[in-house]
Amino acid sequence: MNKEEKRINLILFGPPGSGKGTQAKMLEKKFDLLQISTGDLFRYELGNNTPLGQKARTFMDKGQLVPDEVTVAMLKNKIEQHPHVKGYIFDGFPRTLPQSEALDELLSTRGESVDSLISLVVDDEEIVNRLLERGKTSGRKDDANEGVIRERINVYKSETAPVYAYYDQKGCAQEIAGIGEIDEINSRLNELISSLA
Ligand code: B4P
Repeated sequence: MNKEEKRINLILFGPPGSGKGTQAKMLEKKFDLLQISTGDLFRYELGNNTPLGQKARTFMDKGQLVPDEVTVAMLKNKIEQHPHVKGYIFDGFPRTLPQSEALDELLSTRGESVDSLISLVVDDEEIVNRLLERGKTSGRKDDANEGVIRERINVYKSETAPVYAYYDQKGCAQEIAGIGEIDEINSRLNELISSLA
């Protein structure tokens, strides 16, 4: 990386099924950033049946959050494997206040911080429909059952939503509408992120 180039650290935020993963993959290419999805990292461990995967499964299948210490250690490890990228898109992380504090601490050791948290706003019924639809083909247990999906939404509201206020106080949280065509939402994000670069 050119030392003069501005690094960007983004959090893509929002309820389950709001389009974080979908959009993060598109933004990763456009802005040459590294997407780090804690959900994907857990699913990789699950697929390989590692001890970490076995532990994560018990929480994920019920729609609950994997404990902070496990999640933070996994994220730290991933960042340390990729120190020289232009920046990160954190997708599905942080999901609790302790995770937010841990992320800020990790970035501050590198003289960096979160530049922007962008929250995709989508209503509950749209989320349930999207995830049930994905569950028909994804093989994800947490998408196959409406009760589990609603539990994930409840967990988002009680444990994850405060993360927005945490970054809002730092002056770097913004909301955008997450309903509509995927490309249309992507254009909104591109415009916003271009203004940060
Ligand atoms: P995640 O993998 O993060 O799952 P998710 O919230 O469902 O988001 P995802 O990115 O997959 O879906 P997207 O909105 O893009 O987490 C899964 C589980 O892992 C958690 O419940 C938890 O147990 C654990 N976990 C992960 N991170 C953790 C952490 N930090 N701490 C503790 N536990 C953690 O897309 C959803 C669907 O909508 C797709 O099918 C997509 O095609 C569709 N879609 C997207 N945009 C659309 C649009 N505009 N219109 C219509 N459909 C759209």
